[in-house]
Amino acid sequence: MSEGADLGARLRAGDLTVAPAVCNLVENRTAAARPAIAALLAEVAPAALGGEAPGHVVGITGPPGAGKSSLLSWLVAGWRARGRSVAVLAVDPSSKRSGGALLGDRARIDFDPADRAVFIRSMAAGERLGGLAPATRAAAHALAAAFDVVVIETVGVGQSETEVADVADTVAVIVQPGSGDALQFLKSGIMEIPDVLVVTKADLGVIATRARRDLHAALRSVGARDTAVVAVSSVPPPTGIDDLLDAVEAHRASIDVAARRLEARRLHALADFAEEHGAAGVRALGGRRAAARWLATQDPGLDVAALGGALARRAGGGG
Ligand SMILES: Nc1nc2c(ncn2[C@@H]2O[C@H](COP(=O)(O)OP(=O)(O)O)[C@@H](O)[C@H]2O)c(=O)[nH]1
Ligand SMILES: [Mg+2]
Repeated sequence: MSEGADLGARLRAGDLTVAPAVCNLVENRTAAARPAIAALLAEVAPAALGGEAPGHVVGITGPPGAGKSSLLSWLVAGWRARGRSVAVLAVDPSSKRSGGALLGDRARIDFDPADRAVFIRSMAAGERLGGLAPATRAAAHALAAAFDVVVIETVGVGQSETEVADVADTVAVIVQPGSGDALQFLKSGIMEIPDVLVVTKADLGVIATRARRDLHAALRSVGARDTAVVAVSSVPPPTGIDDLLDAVEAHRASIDVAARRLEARRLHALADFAEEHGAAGVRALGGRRAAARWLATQDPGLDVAALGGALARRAGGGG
């Protein structure tokens, strides 16, 4: 069995210890690694799993300094207390790839290093702010076969290019009290309506209360009164953590996971294609939107690699 297929089979069997090897493989950008990555993804595709990967893929996105990493320390502890295994892929926008090494801050998320059911990894960012590298998409898809929860932490300030929404089942947007950004982006329609809005630093008191009230008003004004707004504090003793975990779970229970995952696989294939074939390749497909529309007509059973092959044939004029 090839390395990729072996890793995929072990994830399918629930082996969490392969998580570092899985991330190393998907971050290997040499041409030689491509078949192994495709084999990995095929092993964790719905056809091999007999359904969608059971893990809940959660996007946590917000501006730098909003309190994402501090909050994640408590969320990880909360999920563990509920018996869930957790993988966190922390996308570091300041990270630069250099000969395979990641330079930049390590994710400052506190966790018990002896706990085998927690895996935390920094990953390089994609090209644009809020962008995801194909490696992060692949890692999230693969790890969701074994971990109960897969978090992708990204830096974004609310613009529509926050690509984590393509991959995650549930997106929580983190808002720092006193910063009007999210409010403006919401009202102006620049920001897609998040699944859950989180106001951090609730310990700051009135400013956090006001932020929460303003967000509720903004959500009402855009007709999204059902979106949960949760206030949390990460200063010990933390507050709001269980409410946030409940809101995230309630969101997932309310959506059609299979439909969202199908869309995620198609966008994943398109992102891989764009990385491999560049702007000229995307033009050969008639542009991103046209390519996405065409992908929507393809067999829902195709995995990411098969969709990528179909895109390459189409771009090459082969159908
Ligand atoms: N008062 C207060 N400060 C916080 C809270 N959460 C984070 N911080 C502080 O805000 C800063 C940024 O936090 P961090 O978690 O690194 O934010 P990230 O950049 O979004 O990951 C740090 O100085 C934290 O100590 C909170 O709940 N209350
Ligand atoms: Mg952080």
